[in-house]
Amino acid sequence: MSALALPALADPLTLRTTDTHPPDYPTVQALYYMSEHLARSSDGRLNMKIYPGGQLGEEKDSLEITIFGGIDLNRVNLAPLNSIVPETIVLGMPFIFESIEHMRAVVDGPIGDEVLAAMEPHGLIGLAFYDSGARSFYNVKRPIRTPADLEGMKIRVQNSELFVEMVSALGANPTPMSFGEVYESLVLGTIDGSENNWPSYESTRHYEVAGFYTRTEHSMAPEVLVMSRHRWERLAEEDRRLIREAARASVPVMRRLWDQRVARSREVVLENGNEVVELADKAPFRDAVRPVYDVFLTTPELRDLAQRILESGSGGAATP
Ligand code: BDP
Repeated sequence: MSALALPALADPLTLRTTDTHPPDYPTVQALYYMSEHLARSSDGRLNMKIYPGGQLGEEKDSLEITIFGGIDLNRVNLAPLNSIVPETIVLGMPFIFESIEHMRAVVDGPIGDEVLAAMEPHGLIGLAFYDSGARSFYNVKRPIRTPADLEGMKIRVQNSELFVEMVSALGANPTPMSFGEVYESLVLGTIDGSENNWPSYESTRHYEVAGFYTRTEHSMAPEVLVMSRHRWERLAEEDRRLIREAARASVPVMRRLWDQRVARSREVVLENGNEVVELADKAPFRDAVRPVYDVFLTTPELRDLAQRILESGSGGAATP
């Protein structure tokens, strides 16, 4: 080989990427940022084709397609991963994080890395966590001030046993359902309410139908960006590095956009005249959901993971 011979260029590649949210939502904006970053760092060789608005299916289905290799990159909430990767359950546990800052610190640290790595045996490469704020209950019927107010209400939850149990423990009737079906179900009265963060409550226009929002902030299950292991295994080491780097670079961008969006969504909801209940004391909710820790943390590994998260809070609390 002559000294001037250049290594062969790898073929260009376009990664099919999906997200359930509309293009202006912070998670999708972060994907656009990642896409530009990746195109730049690979000299235009690695590209992402982003399908927002759930065009490639609801999260539960699109995750399966991702595992089989039909979708390359998928931004989902952790909840639909609960039945696939047990470690993801821990981050969705009720009241496990004491604040958004606590959640960010945990996912940025070794625990976050462990949960991302736990996805690999299940066909997914965990690339990054995105923010999802805190989830709170909203409904069409009445202001929720105590768990008793939830009694008998039909509450839509994500496709996750953890969320089913959480809502049952609060005395309501959980109805697992895809995100895209919630608006119509609220309008038709098939469900009385649901739970989500400010930006999702607003962007989906659920707030226009379900006027009562109570800041229970019962779960801070983050979002996650996963890649199909099927595709990953066919990539050169250097391309993997570039993808990981671009995903990591999109996180601070996402967080900036997230904080702005939370403030804006909240304003929209308040301007609409919705009744927002701020809870002076969340203890009755926290106490009611405590039993789900024992239902789901059934192995020493999962218990240890939860314990480490609880201890990493400012109070070093041993119980949620
Ligand atoms: C939103 C998440 C989205 C979920 C949705 C849901 O960003 O990934 O699909 O909640 O409740 O906050 O299904």
